[in-house]
Amino acid sequence: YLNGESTPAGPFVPTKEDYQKVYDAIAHRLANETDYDDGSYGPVLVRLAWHASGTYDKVTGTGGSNGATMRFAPESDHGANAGLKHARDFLEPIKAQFPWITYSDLWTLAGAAAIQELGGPVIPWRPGRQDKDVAACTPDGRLPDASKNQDHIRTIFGRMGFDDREMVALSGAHALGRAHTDRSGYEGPWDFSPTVFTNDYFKLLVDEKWNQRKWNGPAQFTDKTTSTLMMLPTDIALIKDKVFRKHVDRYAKDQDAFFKEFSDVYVKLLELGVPFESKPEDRIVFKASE
Ligand code: ZEM
Repeated sequence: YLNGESTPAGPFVPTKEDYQKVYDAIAHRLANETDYDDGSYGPVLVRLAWHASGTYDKVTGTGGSNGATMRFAPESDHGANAGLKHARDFLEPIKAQFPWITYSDLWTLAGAAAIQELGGPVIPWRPGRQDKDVAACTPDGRLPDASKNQDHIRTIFGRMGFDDREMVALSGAHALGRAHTDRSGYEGPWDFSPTVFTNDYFKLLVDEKWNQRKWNGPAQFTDKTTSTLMMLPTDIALIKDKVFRKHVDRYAKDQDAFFKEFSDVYVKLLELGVPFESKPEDRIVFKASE
């Protein structure tokens, strides 16, 4: 400042209000961009946040939401991530508007915002993720394979650090969205309101009769009543396994219990592998739109 310049402004330190502005911008874009799938990008944003976080390995501490390495090949090309470019591209204008936010914070914040904006529970969220470079890409095969059974579910989610109850609660996210033949090979929505967060996934698992679909695609199930809905083999595993089934029944009967337990476990998912300096009580509770 020897030459009379003013004091340099130091790095920008965002406040809770700044993060609420990011939330609002995402909510606004969700409300405007309805010409996609069933009318909302919300479900695919939830899937992006999940796949960014679900690579976590508690033993090595690798993967997880801290890094946003799905920006890069090979991770972006992993079969499990097919279609998630739609979600990443949807968030690019938000990143351009708020260049100070990391991709890893943005993707998880968007995953929280999507649940709230689609009528789900409040998802308290906190910043602190740093983007990593291509060298931190996780190996293929860390995310679940829908053709498998309950042992596979326990192996994959156990590696992230979840217990049986949490695995079932997380699976309730399949209330949202659909499968696409050009992404996973599977086809169809899990319920009749794929853009509204409900416990319908559990209700349908319990109340419907699920038959193997007769088609040329991968083995999946369809409902006896309308033949328009879909369950993956891993979804059906939740009613075949006694311990999983107990929680499916509970969530089918009690939407409040599902919302509460989903919120807790989804918060945990979005924080896997993040070395926060903040405390859990510093989480931000975003105000939903309207
Ligand atoms: Zn999913 N998921 N998922 N999931 N998922 C799909 C779609 C969506 C599994 C899976 O293989 C698939 C969790 C758990 C598991 C969402 C959220 C969450 C699809 C269809 C498949 C195949 C992809 C496509 O074709 O577009 C398996 C095997 C799981 C565990 C055993 C968890 C946990 C989630 C969040 C917490 C969401 C929201 C979708 C819908 C995406 C969309 O584009 O509509």
